[in-house]
Amino acid sequence: MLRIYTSDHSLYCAKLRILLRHKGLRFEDLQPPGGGGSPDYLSIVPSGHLPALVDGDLVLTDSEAIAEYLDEKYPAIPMLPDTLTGRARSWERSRFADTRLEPALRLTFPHVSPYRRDPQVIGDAHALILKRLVALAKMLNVSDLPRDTLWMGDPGTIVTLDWIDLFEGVVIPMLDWPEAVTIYRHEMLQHKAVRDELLAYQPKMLCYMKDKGAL
Ligand SMILES: N[C@@H](CCC(=O)N[C@@H](CS)C(=O)NCC(=O)O)C(=O)O
Repeated sequence: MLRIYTSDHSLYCAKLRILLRHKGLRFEDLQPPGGGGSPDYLSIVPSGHLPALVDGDLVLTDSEAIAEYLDEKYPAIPMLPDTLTGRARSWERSRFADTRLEPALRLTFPHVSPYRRDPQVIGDAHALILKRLVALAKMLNVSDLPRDTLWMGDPGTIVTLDWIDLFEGVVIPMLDWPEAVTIYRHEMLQHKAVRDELLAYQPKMLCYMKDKGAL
């Protein structure tokens, strides 16, 4: 059976679980023994990164590399379109979530606790998150990827949007969500794997917020 190493509140780990659930793959979800940087974990996953996949002799990190590996190894439920431009659109969505949307959200992480919050950083992050949401809306409007199929570019985008939603009005000021993004989120919820993972993951998100004193 596939083994994955994850941490409870990690966005990229939830992203990976959506893909595994959608593909109907059985997996064992483990916490890194002794914690993320522990010698025990490093002896299994030398980079210490999360999430990690262990498939026989293969130890792989980076949610996107894992997604591409699993999609090629288990093609029964493909998560990349069969056209070049379709695949390009899915890659574009993945990379956007990974290199632009999530890093804008990540700026706020050291400031989630109200006792450690720098209004300047929060203001800048809020502006950048809004800019990314507007860009995402434009990309969604020109993309012809059908929404009744879950593509590889979707899981990371969905989970990041869920965190932004949770932070709104709590860590960052309210956002003017572009309609295209709201519709996209709604349509993604028609996928069982998305619903099931968010149902399991959202309590962990709330736990993180409570631990930080943000809720
Ligand atoms: N782009 C990476 C980001 C994953 C990430 O940020 N992982 C964090 C945990 S949520 C991590 O590995 N932190 C420990 C480290 O960087 O050494 C991915 O898609 O896997």
